[in-house]
Amino acid sequence: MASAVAASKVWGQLSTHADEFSGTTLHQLFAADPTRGESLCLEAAGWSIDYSKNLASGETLALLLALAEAAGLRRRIDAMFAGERINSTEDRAALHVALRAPQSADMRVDGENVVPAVHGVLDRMSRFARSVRAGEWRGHSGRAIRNVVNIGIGGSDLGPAMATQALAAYADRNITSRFVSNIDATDFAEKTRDLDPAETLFIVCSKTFTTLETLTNARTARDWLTNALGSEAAVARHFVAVSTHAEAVARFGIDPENMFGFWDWVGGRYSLPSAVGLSLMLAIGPERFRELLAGYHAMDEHFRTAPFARNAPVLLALLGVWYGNFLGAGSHAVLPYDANLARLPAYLQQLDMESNGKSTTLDGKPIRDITTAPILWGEAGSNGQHAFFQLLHQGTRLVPCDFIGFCQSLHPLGEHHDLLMANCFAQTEALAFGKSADALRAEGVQEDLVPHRSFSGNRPSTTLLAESLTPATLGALLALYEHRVFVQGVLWNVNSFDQWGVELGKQLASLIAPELAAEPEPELSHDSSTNALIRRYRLLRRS
Ligand code: G6Q
Repeated sequence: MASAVAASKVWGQLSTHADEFSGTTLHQLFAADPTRGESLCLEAAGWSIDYSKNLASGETLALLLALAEAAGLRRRIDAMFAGERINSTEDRAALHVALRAPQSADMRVDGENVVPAVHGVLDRMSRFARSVRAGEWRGHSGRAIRNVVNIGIGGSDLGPAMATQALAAYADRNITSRFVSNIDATDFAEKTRDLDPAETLFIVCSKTFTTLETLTNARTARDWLTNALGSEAAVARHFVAVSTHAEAVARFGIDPENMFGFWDWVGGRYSLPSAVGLSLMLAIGPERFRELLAGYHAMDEHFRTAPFARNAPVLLALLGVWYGNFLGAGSHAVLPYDANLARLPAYLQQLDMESNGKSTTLDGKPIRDITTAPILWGEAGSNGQHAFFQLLHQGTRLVPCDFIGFCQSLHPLGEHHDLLMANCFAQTEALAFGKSADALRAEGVQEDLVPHRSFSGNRPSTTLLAESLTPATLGALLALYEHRVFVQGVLWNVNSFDQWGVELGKQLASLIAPELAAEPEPELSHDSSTNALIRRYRLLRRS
């Protein structure tokens, strides 16, 4: 059994309801309630969230809300905000909400209010960002910094990389921002090939400061810099660190004075609003960064205080559970209609799939009878329309979609924005209501083409709309997804804050690495496939 909630009466009722619901169409739901488009829409932290085009009736929503109650969601939300050690397998709190709390707040871990320390680091980051942006912080040879390269991976890369692109319109365009993450040397080489070392600042961003990819890239960066500037002393003006591990930072050769800290209660994929966002702050400036935090906080407050029936993260999480556990959906698409949100799906992929891609309950039992996190994927609109949307409209799979858009463009050029948003709205309409064979015949479509050209409709989507893409609306959007993930983790009874599933591959890589180059060939004791791959690589590799 997966969890108490999966064994609950309401879970059974939802299963029965899913069978009864199976013939219901969005056409019928909208016809039965002419105000559905307005009533199933809510406002939260600058976002208007239309969930009316979901395959859910009043009864569905009532049962899902009862499921949230049965899972003890309120108590779990309170436990998160109270700094309890809800990350039980790592014996830690998951108090990322404290990173965006106002200075006056009091949020405790082990009895200590962490908000003053959070603001202390934010103030240090702000002073540093101001001095770099003003050209006061100089490189080793006296030149101002014009390039900022964040070296990190996973949670120490995806957030700042995604947000720096998302908020490019707010950035100081005299600063070039780059993100090096992959251990493939191509990443470092391509991202630095046009940069002048004398004007380049590296942020080595690693919570643990032990991550193979990041430390390898950081050493390569140090060599690149010191070779060009001719002095080891240059490191002091060109390297800063973001970490929780001061000794490891010092061992690497970065003065802990130039380190920006955070805490073990901040998970990597929840760390953008911590010092991990330093590269973003350097790009957009401290004031804009604080607007981002205010947006996060507004959504945190909505999540903490709104009744579940009007609570955006709760409702979206429940709908996701409905699709995944009762209607058989295996994936979830996120489709931002903003070119600068191109990295949002990748960011959310980590957030969702690393948090809830689990098959063990909090109390260590295997989950065999229900599914947990879906495969999250997506692409910026309208590009996706000319690629995979075919499957969304006429494929055999149920893929719930989130459409994300803005009423105002940051680049108002001619008709572009109206056309972009017309496409966004049209997609949700086409998915929901389709086009019948009769309508095609009435248009005179040739009979043999009618089956090919008809659209079943009944394909669910949620539309998230904000006035414009600002630091605040971005922060609120990210917090919305964070809390959606948390709620689903509660319903599936998994720990959304650990990631043991990434460990085994790392351990095996550390065993294989010396076997690739050792001479003579060491005895290989893997399976026959892995042994053969290693031998083939050894044969063809260039030393
Ligand atoms: C995120 C994960 C993971 C982590 C990276 C980088 O939640 O824990 O993606 O962020 O492995 O770790 P470091 O920041 O310790 O280098």
